[in-house]
Amino acid sequence: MARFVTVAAGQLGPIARSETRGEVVARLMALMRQAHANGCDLIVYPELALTTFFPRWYFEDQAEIDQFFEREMPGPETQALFDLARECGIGFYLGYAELTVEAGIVHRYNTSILVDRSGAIVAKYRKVHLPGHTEHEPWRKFQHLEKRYFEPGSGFGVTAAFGGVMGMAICNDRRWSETYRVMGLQGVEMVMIGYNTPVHNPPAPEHDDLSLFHNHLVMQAGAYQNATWVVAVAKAGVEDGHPLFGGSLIVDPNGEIVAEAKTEGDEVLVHPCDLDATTFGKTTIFDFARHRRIEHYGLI
Ligand code: CDT
Repeated sequence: MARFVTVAAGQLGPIARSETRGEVVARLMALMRQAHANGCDLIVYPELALTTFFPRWYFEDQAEIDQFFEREMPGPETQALFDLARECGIGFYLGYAELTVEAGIVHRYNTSILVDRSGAIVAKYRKVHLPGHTEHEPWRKFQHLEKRYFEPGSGFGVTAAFGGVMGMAICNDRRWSETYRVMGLQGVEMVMIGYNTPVHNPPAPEHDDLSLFHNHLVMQAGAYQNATWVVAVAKAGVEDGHPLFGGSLIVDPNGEIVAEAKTEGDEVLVHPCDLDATTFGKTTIFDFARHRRIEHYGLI
């Protein structure tokens, strides 16, 4: 019997700094209802999907930074999303800023979770490749302080869920071939990726026009070279005066784009993904056990 996961890419338009968690959760729930009405098993939301993309600002006051973080998941404002998921029997991937205390030490991560149709968290991923810089760089029109506000996560696992092998990554991770290959080696069949990508990169303004090309390039290559579906979802549009590009997409295991966002606002893309479409690549040209030559990969 074919294994289909009908997936929704739940793209978000901008979230203003003044928007409350409650208002954002209401938008996420509207996208989830739309996905459910279209027969989806799963909806993928962006990175840091509960607030504005706060690493664009330099804050000195830790209490101000911590307002963007969640101390519990689900928490009082996000519980409604979990309840709706259970009611609809639909799973979700959600990105958020996580604050956790372990052995008396506070940790802050850029995190995503995978929630199953019963509303239970079945996997958590903490972003590995944190882009940007650590110190305030006033010459920039805006900052990218992920390296200051988060610590790196711990690796790329996969999870048996939705009848397949599911993997998660977050934003900048999508540019690194290692992200897909580490999950590919564990048989991943669907990689979910949320992102927030500024249209402008202050150190390389000449790359602005290549942004969407790079977005396609890395995810189409990652999908094809690892024979996996890739579902990538933006927070897009002009957020507090700062443009983020859209271009959410679903890529099949041949590397072809099967759905792509048309707007920079709240938008749902839907595609029925046949997980068995990954088998051909995994058993032929990208049969890793037969064809990889790890004796020549020592440097990595
Ligand atoms: N959120 C995130 O990881 N954004 C980065 C911007 C890179 S420019 C510092 C990205 O790779 O899309």
